[in-house]
Amino acid sequence: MKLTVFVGLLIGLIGLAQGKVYSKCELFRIFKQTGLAGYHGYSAADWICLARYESNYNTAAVNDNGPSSDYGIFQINSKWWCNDGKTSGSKNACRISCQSLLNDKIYDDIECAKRVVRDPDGISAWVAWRNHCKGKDLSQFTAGC
Ligand SMILES: [Ca+2]
Repeated sequence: MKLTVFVGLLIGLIGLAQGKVYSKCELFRIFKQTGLAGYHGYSAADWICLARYESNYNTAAVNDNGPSSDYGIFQINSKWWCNDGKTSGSKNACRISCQSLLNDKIYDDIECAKRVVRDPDGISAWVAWRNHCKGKDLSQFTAGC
């Protein structure tokens, strides 16, 4: 029993260690590299602002909303986009495990975000973008990068 708890803690710690809190300029560089900057008409600043208010740039962020959960730096939802093995009726449109949205490698997250933004709602699919970034001066998010 004690060993089980210890191993559980260890796995938990390893899980945490795989997450990463990105800086704005790191994201700026990666969003440029991957073509997310400008994708479907949304600038690097839009995406950085979105990540700021969805996850505070933390890839390990998880929010349980009851019937489904949001995962990772873009808080991608298990009802529509990823599979967490516990959300009933999940569409898993990104064909991805929600767990892979929590590690420090965000290229798969970016591919999934591109898929999300191709839907009719565009970037408005993210409530935090609508509430905190839409129509705002976003220059602070790329300043100095
Ligand atoms: Ca990932």
